[in-house]
Amino acid sequence: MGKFGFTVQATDGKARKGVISTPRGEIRTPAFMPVGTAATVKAMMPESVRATGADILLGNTYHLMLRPTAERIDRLGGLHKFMNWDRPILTDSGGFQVMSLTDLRKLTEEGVTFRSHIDGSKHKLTPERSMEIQRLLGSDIVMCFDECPALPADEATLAKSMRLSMRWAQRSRDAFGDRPGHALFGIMQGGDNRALREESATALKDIGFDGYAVGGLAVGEGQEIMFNVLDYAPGFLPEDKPRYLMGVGKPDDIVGAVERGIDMMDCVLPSRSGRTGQAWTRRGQVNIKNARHMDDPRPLDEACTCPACRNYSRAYLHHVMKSQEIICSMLLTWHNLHYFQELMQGLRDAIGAGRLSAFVADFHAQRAMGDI
Ligand code: PRF
Ligand code: ZN
Repeated sequence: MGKFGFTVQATDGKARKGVISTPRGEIRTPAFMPVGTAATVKAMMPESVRATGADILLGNTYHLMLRPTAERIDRLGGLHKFMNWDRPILTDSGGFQVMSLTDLRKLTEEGVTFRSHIDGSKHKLTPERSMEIQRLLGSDIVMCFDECPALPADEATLAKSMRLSMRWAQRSRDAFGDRPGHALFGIMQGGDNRALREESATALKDIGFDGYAVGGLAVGEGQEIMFNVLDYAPGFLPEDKPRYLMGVGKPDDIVGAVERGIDMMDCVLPSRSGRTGQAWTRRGQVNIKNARHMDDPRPLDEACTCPACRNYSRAYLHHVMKSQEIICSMLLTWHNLHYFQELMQGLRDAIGAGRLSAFVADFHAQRAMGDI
């Protein structure tokens, strides 16, 4: 079986362009990973997701363990076959979703017990069980089981939580074992506290992982504090391993994170906001529900080559949004994913050519002009 590896091909300031190789194909970095929580990127066929330029999808331990269960997916041949996506899949480990989606949960040294948000049934997740579920799913990039406190939080809370996550990282590493062709990523925590971030990075490097995530950001602190942390946190991590910023973000968050040395990101934003009528373009956000689009024969963005922009008017998109037609979610999700992937390609090309600052200046200038 092919090996998992990462090569940095070019740098521009702190930004890196590279490629992650896996037995299921290459991931061009900086990479944006669309979210396929329940074994689907909502409103999209997998071949359409690929057509937007995605090299890798994100799946969720939490949702899949509850329905249809990891054991059933395993019996059916694994997540790739089940959802008809044969390229790499990264799975999140479950703890973050337990904390954000369930109430009545209990956290101990052992792990977390919780009730399903679907039917109220009782479940338990530990580092060992999370590794087992992610193995049954057939995930290519497995995430450590961690805890992510919301911000703001005081230093004692952040320290206690981070140290628990580091003990869970060691247990995740031990339970994962040696699985050639599959990668295990550690997750740095420590909130907005520099010393705790450094302590967390040191603990993870001592254990040793195939890649390192920056967790615990985009949890209520705002962009300024997040960028503050990203000014130093990626620098605590090994240069020869991919760095993944979890759950980020808006286009300007992505650009700022890449400038600060992040290689991978994921966010529900392009898919989720597509389903609520929000489109993202070079010129910023467009709410297709707005009455100003009702008679507008122009596409969302005449420079965009996605099917929504090539074949449909703003007036049509407005109409199918108002009528709550399914095609509205399909077209806006496609457009948004296309826009996010095109932004990533632009970033990769700019880093490769050593002209990232000009690219970023143009990115901000176009957004400042506002919608057409
Ligand atoms: N940990 C895990 N998943 C996550 C996060 C985290 O800190 C975040 C934080 N933005 C999103 N998803 N395991
Ligand atoms: Zn488009």
